Amino acid sequence: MSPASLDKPLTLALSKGRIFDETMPLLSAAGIQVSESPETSRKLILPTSSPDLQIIIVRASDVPTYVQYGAADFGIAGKDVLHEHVATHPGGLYQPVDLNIARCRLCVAVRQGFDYEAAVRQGSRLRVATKYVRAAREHFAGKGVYVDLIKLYGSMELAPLVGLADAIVDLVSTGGTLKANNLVAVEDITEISSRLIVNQASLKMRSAALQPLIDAFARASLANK
Ligand code: PRT
Ligand code: MG
Repeated sequence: MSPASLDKPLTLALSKGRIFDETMPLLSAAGIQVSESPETSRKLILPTSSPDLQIIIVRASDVPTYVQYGAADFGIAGKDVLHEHVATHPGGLYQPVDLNIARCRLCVAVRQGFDYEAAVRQGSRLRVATKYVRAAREHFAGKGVYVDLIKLYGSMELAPLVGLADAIVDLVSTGGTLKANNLVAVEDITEISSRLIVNQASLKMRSAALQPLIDAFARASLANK
């Protein structure tokens, strides 16, 4: 788990979309601009206005992996992703700051008209489709509800509509996607936001460069509270 080489710029791992977009104001607050957008550029390594910092663009669920192995010194990942990742890959990651960006809720949702409460009361064994298998298992175990979990990688909203599952565990922000698919949220599991994650070896060996950025992100993120 070595940090990225000392003579290279610091490497920040981000996913494109909401995390990239909501990180830009935090970088600005640290005096750093990024001139290219991952939506239009095909580059996976983006330079910044600071010669000491570059950004790599990876899948949201891969951010902890790049940081843990030291291929990136630090990164930003949702608590949803982190909770699943650390279960199978413990250690090596320091999580100093909740940045309060990319906020949403992790929910249980069902088809409109499906009587979830009754199914739970009757002790029916529910089929639940989700990308968040650990969070779902913990949630239903805590309620004493038996579930068969079906792992999906996306478009969870489809599963109850085509009979793959009775319920889904998925992220909800505006609620628009549930509504458009005739689904309703029946339980909130937890609030989600994104955290700064740092490679532990980088934090030790590159702290002179890293710590000021961590501090600037922490200060700027207070505005998101
Ligand atoms: O999209 P991809 O498969 O590449 O990966 P990803 O979905 O993990 O990445 P991305 O960029 O979509 O999400 C990155 C992080 O943003 C997640 O890990 C969450 O921590 C956070 N986040 C915040 C969200 C949402 N809000 C969100 N609404 N991630 C996903 N969604 C999806 C949700 O899964 C559902 O399909 O948006 C849809 C619901 O949105 P509403 O607004 O219609 O309710
Ligand atoms: Mg997505």
